[in-house]
Amino acid sequence: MRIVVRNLPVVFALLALVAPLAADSPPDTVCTTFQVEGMHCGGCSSTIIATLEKVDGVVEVSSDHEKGVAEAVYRPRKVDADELKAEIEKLGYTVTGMETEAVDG
Ligand SMILES: [Cu+2]
Repeated sequence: MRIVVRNLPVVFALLALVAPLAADSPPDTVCTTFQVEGMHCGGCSSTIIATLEKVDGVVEVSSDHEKGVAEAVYRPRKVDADELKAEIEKLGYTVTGMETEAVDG
């Protein structure tokens, strides 16, 4: 008499149970790139940088008037991209696009 027991399906069932526990939590820090219309010189970039840097939750800002972009690194638990967009538009510029990605670390 021979009895063959295959345990492999049990191992896969356990893996399927554990996998969801490692699911993504929201990122601590994100970076949003804003497409900004209306910047004409370095002074425009500096104004946008100075304004966004004052916002609570913002970590770092850079801007390039030639490319027409501003980049803000910030904590999404404190501030969101729409609020930063509003700050840029209060200065008289127009935000025509936004793209947000998670920042590691
Ligand atoms: Cu300017």
